[in-house]
Amino acid sequence: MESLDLNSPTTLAAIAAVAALIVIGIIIGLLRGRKKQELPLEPPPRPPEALAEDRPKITVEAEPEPTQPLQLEDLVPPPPKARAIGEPEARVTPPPAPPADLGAFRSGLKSTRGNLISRLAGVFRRDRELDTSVLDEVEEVLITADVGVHATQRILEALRTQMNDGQLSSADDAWEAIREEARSILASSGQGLAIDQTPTVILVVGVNGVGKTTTIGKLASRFDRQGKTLLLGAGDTFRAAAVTQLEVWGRRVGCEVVKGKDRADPGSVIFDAIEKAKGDGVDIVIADTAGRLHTKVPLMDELKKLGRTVEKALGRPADHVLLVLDATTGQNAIQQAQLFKDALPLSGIVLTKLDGTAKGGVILGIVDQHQVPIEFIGVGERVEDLKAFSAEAFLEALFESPETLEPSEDAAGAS
Ligand SMILES: Nc1nc2c(ncn2[C@@H]2O[C@H](COP(=O)(O)OP(=O)(O)O)[C@@H](O)[C@H]2O)c(=O)[nH]1
Ligand SMILES: [Mg+2]
Repeated sequence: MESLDLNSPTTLAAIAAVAALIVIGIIIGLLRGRKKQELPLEPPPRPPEALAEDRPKITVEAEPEPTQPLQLEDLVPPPPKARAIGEPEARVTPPPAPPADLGAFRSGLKSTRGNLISRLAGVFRRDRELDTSVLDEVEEVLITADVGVHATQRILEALRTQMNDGQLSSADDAWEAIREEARSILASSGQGLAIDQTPTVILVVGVNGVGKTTTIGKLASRFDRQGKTLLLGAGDTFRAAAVTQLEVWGRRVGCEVVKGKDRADPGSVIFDAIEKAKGDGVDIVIADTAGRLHTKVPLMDELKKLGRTVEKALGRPADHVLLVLDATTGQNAIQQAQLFKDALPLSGIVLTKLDGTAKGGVILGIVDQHQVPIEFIGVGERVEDLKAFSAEAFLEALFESPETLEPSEDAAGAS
């Protein structure tokens, strides 16, 4: 094998070429190293704890939270005002059902609102300071709106107590106090008539023209719609027209009317009616009675006697004695109630002709003074115009209509 000659030009050239290659290699290596330092370094491997610590941050960056669908309004229902028109309201609980027949109460109490509530709104003007002079004006409005002395004093007492306790600082407080007192006066009204005996006997009393016979017709129709069988007793034997009127209602409802001969004793007619109802298994007997002027003492004697006759026929007193009062007579209705109450144990009152009278406040007076509940109201002459009394509907119709809470021009002028 030939030995390497270090002095030969070929060998020297080869060595120089290798050295050049090495130098170029080193330079390229250095350049690469610098570039690598400028690039972000890969994160060094971490212990598992460290990774767990940082995870939420990394998750947020990697998966930004969805913006729209999961915002606050998904958790909290929007306030009603924020709703677009026509958009259904999101509610957690269903709204309370409006009291039955609110519309009928509203239209029946329209004039009373004008007379009572608008005038009160005149007293509670927004800028008015509530002092004792307010109480005098409230008293005048209540008395002249036929609320009656007794109920008026009761409402004033509630206002005075709250005023002295410093709880009456705004008109809203005063409205609330009056409404609360009215609610408490009416608490026992509108419970309805229990029909749990066969027959259940309802005696209808009241002076002439208040609406007894009409109310009996409307009541019969109401019970008929509830599937009850009925029998009417024509106890107003003093007027032939009254018997005919009841017969017309009997035909309309499709129930029998028991009547006596002309000028028959009312007691005997009602006795016969109860006997017949017992024999026929009829559910309800409604008995009409005479209503000559209450100032004639004999009528009250006659009613007492009638009460005893019912008891003899039935074996117990009449199940219900309904006194019919005409709302348009105002204070007079309160006095009538006293006379009838002295003659018979009244179980309930029907207040007719609330439509078209501004004296609806008399309801409070009657109930408060006599402690007899209102069970029905008449708001017109049609059969459907007899409404079961509801204290809630009455209060809402009377107090809650916004236009009535602003003083009317009349009211402002009157106060
Ligand atoms: N506007 C109105 N009229 C009524 C109401 N109830 C009864 N009436 C009318 O009052 C009048 C006397 O009624 P009536 O039943 O004969 O009275 P009664 O003498 O007590 O039997 C009739 O013209 C009835 O139509 C009512 O709620 N509203
Ligand atoms: Mg009559």
